[in-house]
Amino acid sequence: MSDDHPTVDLNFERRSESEMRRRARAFYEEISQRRSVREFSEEPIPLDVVRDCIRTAGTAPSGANKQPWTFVLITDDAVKSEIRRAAEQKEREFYEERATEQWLEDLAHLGTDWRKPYLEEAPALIAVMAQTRPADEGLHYYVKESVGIACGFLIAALHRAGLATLTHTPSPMGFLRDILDRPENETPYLLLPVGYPANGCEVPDIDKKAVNEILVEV
Ligand code: IYR
Repeated sequence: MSDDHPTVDLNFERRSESEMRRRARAFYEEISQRRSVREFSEEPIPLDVVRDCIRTAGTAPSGANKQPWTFVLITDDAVKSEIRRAAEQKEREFYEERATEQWLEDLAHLGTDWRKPYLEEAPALIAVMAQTRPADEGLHYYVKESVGIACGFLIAALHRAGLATLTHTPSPMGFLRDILDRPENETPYLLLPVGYPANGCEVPDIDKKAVNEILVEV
């Protein structure tokens, strides 16, 4: 117990090196199977599982532990349709007007376009909202970093639980705050369709960089 701020004992499991190696490799192997999915089955999913994954996201570190996030779990068909309509309108403007040639070229191998049927087909959408400041008074810090880390936890947790996701960022996505009736201190950060992949779902044939391309040791 420190004199100037309350503390508790750390709960930390010290593992043998062989156990650490096994766990690190097993987690890599599991997480490296995650793929962004754009073809979802309409089959319902256990929502208690999704809620538990949101609980996992809520354990992420954040600036001054302010936890500047709200997760909106959307399963209502009418709301999903409204979101699809609004997203497709923005995305159509993006693909047909705003996107640069270079950007479209960089996206070509993913086969995406303005059509977003998965926003209705996926049984659930999670709209992740970043709280740019608290609802009452005070400040939030490192909001984008904090919410980004929480989203990483969320995507990993959903994958581990056996659910597929897509990190979808319709741009601009201010429409989500209006449709979901969220307060103005919340800015939409990410829209995550969640569900089972459709039968016969295919994904782009892409690779991740090798570790020697992403790791510099000093
Ligand atoms: N938001 C658009 C375009 C898009 C942009 C990037 I960067 C991607 O990695 C994928 C898509 C869309 O969702 O289609």
